[in-house]
Amino acid sequence: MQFSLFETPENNSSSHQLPLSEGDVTYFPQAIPKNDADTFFEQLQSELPWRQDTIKLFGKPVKIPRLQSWHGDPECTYTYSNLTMSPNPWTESLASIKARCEQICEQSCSSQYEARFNSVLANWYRDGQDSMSFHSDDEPELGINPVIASVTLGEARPFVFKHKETKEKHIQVLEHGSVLIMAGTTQTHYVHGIAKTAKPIGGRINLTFRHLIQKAR
Ligand SMILES: O=C(O)CCC(=O)C(=O)O
Repeated sequence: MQFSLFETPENNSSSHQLPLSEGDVTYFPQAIPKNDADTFFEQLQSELPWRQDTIKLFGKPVKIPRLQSWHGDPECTYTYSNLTMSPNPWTESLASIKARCEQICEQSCSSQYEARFNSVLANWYRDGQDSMSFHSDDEPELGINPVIASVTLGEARPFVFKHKETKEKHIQVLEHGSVLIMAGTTQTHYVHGIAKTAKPIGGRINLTFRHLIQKAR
């Protein structure tokens, strides 16, 4: 299927920088046209090999409250919370969305930032009971001051940033078709997460595109 991503006019007029004193985060609400976002949402839901992983929390195995799928270039093995994931291959939809994120970064981000991604973590929040606890994307293989592009498809959910020292919070609702770019010292100074909600809501797919640095052999 051909997507219209690269034919549609840019509509970044409502993009804005989040007011984080020690972070660099920009929100692009209409980064993916609605029709494409609808199609990607359906396709990714059915085509990715979703799984519910178990991590160790205080020594006990706990199922993470969402499904996920790790994709990337063949060398992109990723470890977080003692969970090591080998990459599934890129699908056509993931590769198209990756290209869109790289295009946004090239056009809108500071030239000091690396705008190429070689991997993506897909998260499938089935309903309001699925969540992601506060964390930073600061694993060593992401390098210092990583650029991470976070795509939302489906139900909008509030994304919370919390400063590690002052505990100051900032909430950005991430909407269908949006891209949030986190860069600079954001991961050093802030944790982020998605809280559970008792509201009856639909599913949401989140894609966080990353650039993993390969260790020298
Ligand atoms: O679902 C989201 O927006 C958050 C995803 C996230 O924080 C992550 O994958 O590290």
